[in-house]
Amino acid sequence: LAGTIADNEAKPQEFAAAREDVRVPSAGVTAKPASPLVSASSVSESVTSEKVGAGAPKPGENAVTGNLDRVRVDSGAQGLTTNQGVPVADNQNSLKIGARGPTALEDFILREKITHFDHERIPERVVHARGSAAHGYFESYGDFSELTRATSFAAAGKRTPVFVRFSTVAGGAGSADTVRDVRGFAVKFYTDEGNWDLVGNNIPVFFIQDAMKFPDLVHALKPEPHFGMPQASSAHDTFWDFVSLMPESTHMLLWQMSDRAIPRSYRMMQGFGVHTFRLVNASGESVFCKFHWTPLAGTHSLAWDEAVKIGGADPDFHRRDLWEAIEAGHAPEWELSLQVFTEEQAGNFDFDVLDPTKLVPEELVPLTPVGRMVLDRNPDNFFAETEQVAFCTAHVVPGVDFSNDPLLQGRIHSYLDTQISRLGGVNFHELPINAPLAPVHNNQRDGMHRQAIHRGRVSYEPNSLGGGCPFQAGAAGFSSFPQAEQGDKLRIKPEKFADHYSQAKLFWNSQSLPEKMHIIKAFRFELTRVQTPAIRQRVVSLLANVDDSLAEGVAAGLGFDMPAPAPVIAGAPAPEYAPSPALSLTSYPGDSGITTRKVAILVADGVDTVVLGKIYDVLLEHGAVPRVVAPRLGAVKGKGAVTWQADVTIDAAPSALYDALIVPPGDASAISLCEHGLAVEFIKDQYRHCKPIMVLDDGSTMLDRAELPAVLPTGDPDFSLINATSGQLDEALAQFIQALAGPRELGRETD
Ligand code: HDE
Repeated sequence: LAGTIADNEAKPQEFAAAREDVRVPSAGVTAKPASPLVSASSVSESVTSEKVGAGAPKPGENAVTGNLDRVRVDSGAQGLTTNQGVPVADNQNSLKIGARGPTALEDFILREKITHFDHERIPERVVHARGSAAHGYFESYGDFSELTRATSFAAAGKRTPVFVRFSTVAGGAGSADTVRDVRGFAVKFYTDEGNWDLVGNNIPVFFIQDAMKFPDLVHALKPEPHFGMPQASSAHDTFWDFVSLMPESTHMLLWQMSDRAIPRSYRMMQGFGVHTFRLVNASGESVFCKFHWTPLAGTHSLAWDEAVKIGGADPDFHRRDLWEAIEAGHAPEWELSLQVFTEEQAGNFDFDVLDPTKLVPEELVPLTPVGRMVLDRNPDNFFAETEQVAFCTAHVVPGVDFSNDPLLQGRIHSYLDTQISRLGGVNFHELPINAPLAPVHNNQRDGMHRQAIHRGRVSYEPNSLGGGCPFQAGAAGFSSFPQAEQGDKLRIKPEKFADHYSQAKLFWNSQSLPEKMHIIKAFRFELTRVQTPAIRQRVVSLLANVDDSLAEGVAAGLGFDMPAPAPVIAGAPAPEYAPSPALSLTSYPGDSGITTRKVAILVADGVDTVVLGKIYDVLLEHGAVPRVVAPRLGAVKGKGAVTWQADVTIDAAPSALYDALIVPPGDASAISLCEHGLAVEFIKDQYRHCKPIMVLDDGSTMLDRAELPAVLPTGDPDFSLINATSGQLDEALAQFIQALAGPRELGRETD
């Protein structure tokens, strides 16, 4: 009986044909141009991609593609097999003794399948568990061999393949993308001379000065151990308890409470190597160096309320954003710049360049652009690539070396160590995503999951039986910069490490007024979640050493008077810095216009489909992603017999998921939207989150219904709120596009 009931008898072609049927538009629906981005919501739309499902990968996009080709599996038109390659006749029924009898122990097919499934998960990263990644390349602007012998910088136009993983720090692998957190920015360069991992963050400083403190920091940050809460959030007692007792974290806390910690997109944030590194040229000369990534799309952030709402509406917001932009051909790009300085120069700075809680102001050492990085290919498989990629700060190449930063020194150990437990052994470098393009030859042997089949009898050095091979590279190989070191063995830190506040002041003084207000609000939010009053007070006493208005603003929101400033170490240096514009997010508007920006066009039956069509076309022409949002899916009736297909419903893709809103003309459409509670919330949220809104003709009744003011609270005009007639469509759209390309209208904020 079991043999006669086949659960899946249709042929693959029949399934494909059935799916095609679903895509045939219903009669009377006007054709509409294909959207450049394929999905606005996780709920109702599907992603189509050449690489999803059957179909060959795009050929030869970069060198890594070729390298990974040998392990790519494409099961299109293939039969099902076991892991031993044995064809499987029936994948639906286990082997039973009679139709209603027990399952036979000999069912090796069932056992293999279930056993493999039982072991599918590997330990998630202890920090940075949640991440998204992409392939691409780094292209050097020129020959920088005077600075470094790293081959990636050897010639103008030279391309080095890269794999980049962005991440949050605190949350688990399944946590929401838009939480307030530092973002990881880890770049693996597959260089000619081996892999170089630049494992950075989107914030240029760190919480602590010494690796010794890292496990404590992370234990304090992670969910509290007794009840496993909160997920992916620093807004709880143990985190603030720890940092309130760790004055060196003050500078970083200001960054973390700033809008940097709620980026609009991974594509719209800076990256930093954080530590001071060394560059070494072919003559053995060395300079210090800091690494900066600057996004071409500019730096843009979310509003806090928006970030919270996105967390519920689409927890994969950043992952989806990166994926869709790349699939649509809008490859994100960053410029890599170096801050280069000598050891002598560093000695004259008021701060210690080995202290990772300090940055090097650009006024002191300007940036030198050296190349660009383009991410133009999504991974084929999340687990095989994004999850199994192993970044290690110890992965440096000839031309790049470490400084004595005590945090960096600890990291050199930690990453290698963590991969061994995460990826199950010492051969993780053989996983395809981790394997260098440069050939690997050494006498390391065996270990779990060894892939290479080493031939010959020699696995030691020196040897004569193998002709002395593999031989040492000598001067051509990596040799550590021979820095002279001397000193007593002590648990101690340099004197300049004692200044915890000067650069926190520098950061604060470099922020715009709205940025300052956001920082105060973030501190208030986090500390309101803290239950222990003494911890709140201690944090504010640290802030009192930074700026009175900051500390008073936070204290007022928490309902207590200003506490005395925290004690400052006697004799600690306290340099004064002029504000540095580079530290404000307002300094990086970007030049991508409105490319990839998502625009909701809110409609209901009765919408003017002619105007809607024009708006849609203009947005597409500018590279934006228009989405027609309606109370229900299916055909929206326009005037006359014309209809337009809704992309998504208001409840499936709420306002926070869009960068801007347009309400087109249409008497009946406006009336029914005004009667729809979610539609009114939609426009209110667009306004509250300071995003551009354009209403045309009757669409303007939405403004009245939502009680939105026509001007800013100051009485100044609100150029991001465009209320026009359809006769003024061209001018209105031009103003809308300008507003969308620019910063948000933060003048609307009333808090
Ligand atoms: Fe990490 N960090 N970290 N970190 N870190 C890890 O390595 C660690 C630090 C950063 O996408 C872990 O593979 C120590 C600074 C990124 O796979 C672990 C210290 C910066 C990523 C680890 C630091 C970072 C990690 C966890 C202090 C910015 C994600 C899983 C001494 C410059 C990489 C893993 C990816 C991941 C240890 C501090 C950035 C445990 C001990 C400072 C972007 O090895």
